[in-house]
Amino acid sequence: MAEVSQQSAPRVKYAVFGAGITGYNIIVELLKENAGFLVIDRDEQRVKELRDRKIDAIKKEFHDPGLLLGIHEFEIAFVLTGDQETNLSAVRAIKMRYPVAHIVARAVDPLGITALESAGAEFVFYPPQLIAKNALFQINKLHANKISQRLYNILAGWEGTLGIITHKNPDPDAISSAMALAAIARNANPQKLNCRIFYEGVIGHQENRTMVNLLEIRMERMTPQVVQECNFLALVDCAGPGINNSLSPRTHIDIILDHHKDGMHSEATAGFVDIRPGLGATASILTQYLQELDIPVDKPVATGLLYGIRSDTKDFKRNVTPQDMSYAAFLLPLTDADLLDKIMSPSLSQETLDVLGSAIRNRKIRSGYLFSNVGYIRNRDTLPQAADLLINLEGVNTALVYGITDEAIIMSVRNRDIRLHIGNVLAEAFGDIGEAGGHPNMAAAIIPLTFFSRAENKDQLLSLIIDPVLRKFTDIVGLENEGKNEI
Ligand SMILES: [Mn+2]
Repeated sequence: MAEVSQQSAPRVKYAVFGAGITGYNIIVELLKENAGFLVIDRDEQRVKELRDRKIDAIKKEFHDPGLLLGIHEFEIAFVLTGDQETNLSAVRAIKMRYPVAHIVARAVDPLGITALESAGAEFVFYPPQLIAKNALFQINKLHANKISQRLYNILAGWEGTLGIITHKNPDPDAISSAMALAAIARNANPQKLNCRIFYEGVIGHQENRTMVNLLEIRMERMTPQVVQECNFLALVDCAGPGINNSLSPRTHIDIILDHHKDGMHSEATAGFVDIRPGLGATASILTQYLQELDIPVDKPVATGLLYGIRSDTKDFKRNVTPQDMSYAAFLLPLTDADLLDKIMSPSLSQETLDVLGSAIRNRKIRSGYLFSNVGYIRNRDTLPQAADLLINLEGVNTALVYGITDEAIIMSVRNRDIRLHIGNVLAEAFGDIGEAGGHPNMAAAIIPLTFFSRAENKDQLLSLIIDPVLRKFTDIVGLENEGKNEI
């Protein structure tokens, strides 16, 4: 028997000081975790009851200087009696004997919180406060679930076209929120509801354009006419018609999702309004909907939303809340890290800079059409960047930048003339001799050199063959041929 007592209690991870009502609930949780723990209480009867249930428990007086004698070092201590002074002296005794152990202590009144913290407890909780916080958390969660469901049901009942309107000069938060709302609508109503995303102003920064291009987001320029074509309208990242958008304030809006501080003062009414000025991004609201509705989030949407949260909170440094962080954490494993990297740091290589330089230098403009020959290029990705840049030039509605690689003539076109579907124009002009097509506002063409002699000097070859090639384009768009040699 002497041998057994020398072995004393086995090493445990947790020690629970005080097995009253709070301690008992901790014990129930620890049992679920299957972790080793020891209970210390001054009530002999309670210790006996615990032991009867095969729980390691010993009787000790908490004010006794020998409180920790015979108790192995533990990693975490819970100090939970209903008496402030008892808890305080236990915390001090534990810190003295086992300074590395972490202590969770119960404050019996609000004043006790600081006293226990100063004594060395790492985490002090005051039960009434904990209950209040938890109740609020739970009710917010329940509310989020109910409103997500309500939005879903509204979308599921619609028939026709939903126009999703981002604010003026949309940023990643607005763009990704629009994408996510479209994804929810698609999930709720794949058959009868069609979504279109609109913007006005310009998609400004290189990062934003890169985002739209890389995530293949279809965005259309907003005009009174396209708004008319929609049966339903949603506003994302702005609080009402006429607020950071050029809609008439009387426009009927069906959905408003926003997080701006002044959004709360918006008088706008809509069938569904969710404005949360406390949150760092509208993308956070949309992430919560996706989460609550258990809708699978595809990579482009997840990548867009994460970028939206990051850029609206200046990389978690501005107006950020724990919710924003937790939504970002939820999105992270669903995103495409490489893509996010590319969006956030669109690199400007030496070659890109050279191509941009040539594109600017060699530009020719005729009736709103810009043509620019950048000559021989190694990396065809530089052309869209040049076209992106040149479409911003005053008086230019369509920018066509072209160059030549070892295998093909490459063209990249940007268009903001809404009467022109540039993807269709390119397909019509070059579809028979290469790959060509795209969207109303951006398109590309690749014409293999197999159609032409394989000359050594590619720059020379390009100037020899480009005129007849471009004529196919100018004929379709109705540009006069008089200035053909200027191209
Ligand atoms: Mn925003």
